[in-house]
Amino acid sequence: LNMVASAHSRLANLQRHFQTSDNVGKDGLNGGNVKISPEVAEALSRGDAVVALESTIISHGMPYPQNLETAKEVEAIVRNNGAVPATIAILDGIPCVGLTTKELERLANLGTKAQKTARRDIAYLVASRGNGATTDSATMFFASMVGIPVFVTGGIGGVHRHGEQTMDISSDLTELGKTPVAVISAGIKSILDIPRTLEYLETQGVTVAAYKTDQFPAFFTETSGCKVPCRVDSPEDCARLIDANLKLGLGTGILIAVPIPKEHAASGSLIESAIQKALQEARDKKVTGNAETPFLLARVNELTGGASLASNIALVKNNALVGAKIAVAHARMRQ
Ligand code: PSU
Ligand code: MN
Repeated sequence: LNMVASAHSRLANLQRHFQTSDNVGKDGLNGGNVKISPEVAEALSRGDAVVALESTIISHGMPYPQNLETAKEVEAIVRNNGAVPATIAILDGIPCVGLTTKELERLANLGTKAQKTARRDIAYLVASRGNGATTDSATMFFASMVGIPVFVTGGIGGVHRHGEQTMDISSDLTELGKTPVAVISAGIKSILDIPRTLEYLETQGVTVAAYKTDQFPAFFTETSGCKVPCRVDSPEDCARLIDANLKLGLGTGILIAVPIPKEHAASGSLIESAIQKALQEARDKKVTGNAETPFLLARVNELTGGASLASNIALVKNNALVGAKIAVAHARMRQ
């Protein structure tokens, strides 16, 4: 137990190191070469609520200008609910935690010219001074590094359909297996193999909880037909889960799945037929690797005449609302 306690306090010290602006040099970099915005640094040093946000959803997940509008609205929702938003991206090779409006605009304009950056891509983006939009795995990595335990996204990656043959399993899942951050998402899209994704998360030791339901949601729809091992009914329930996870030093992540609000749920059959068509096209065009998810997202949106994008925007905003409340409840618990 002592070893766990000392490991925990070493982690806390490391996180404090990234939280203070004392060690930020003239170049705006700190010891870990991560630039933390003054607002986020101040919130972290005070122990105030902060919500990490990813940026691949801006570059690859939505078209311009909806990507920029949504990113701004999501930040505003986080603020209006008492937390500080920290959108994470790599700009000119510098990992940034907390973006200015100008930086958000720059990323939204770059769109897919920004490199989709998962964990494996981080070192290359920094070394080549590139512009990287972080996926859930890379965003979790930086959030944990600077001591942000709550991260809001739309949907996470998973085991792709036929993943048992292609081995296309998102690094979001292995990241959840080794990084103690709570990810608030609307579950997993049915472009993926949901039952196998849940199996894989179990293998990785990830705590999977659903918000106000026993069913794991399927992003556009409220349920996937799969049951979750753990149910949470309030931001306080989530905060207690996060607190227990951190105090025990489990080192693994938590997936908190929030179903899309009923009034925004897309027609399951409309989405399903679009997904089937998009999957077939991806196979015909031999779209594989990290291009597959953006391809499927864009095609499903086209095939549904924008219905899927509207649902996507609505659920991301709802996740931001719930995530901010969780971050506030968790910050209160620590004071
Ligand atoms: N699912 C969505 N929207 C997204 C993504 C997934 O509904 O924007 C992005 C996230 O950044 C996620 C990444 O981390 O795609 C997963 O990509 P891959 O399947 O290549 O691991
Ligand atoms: Mn993949």
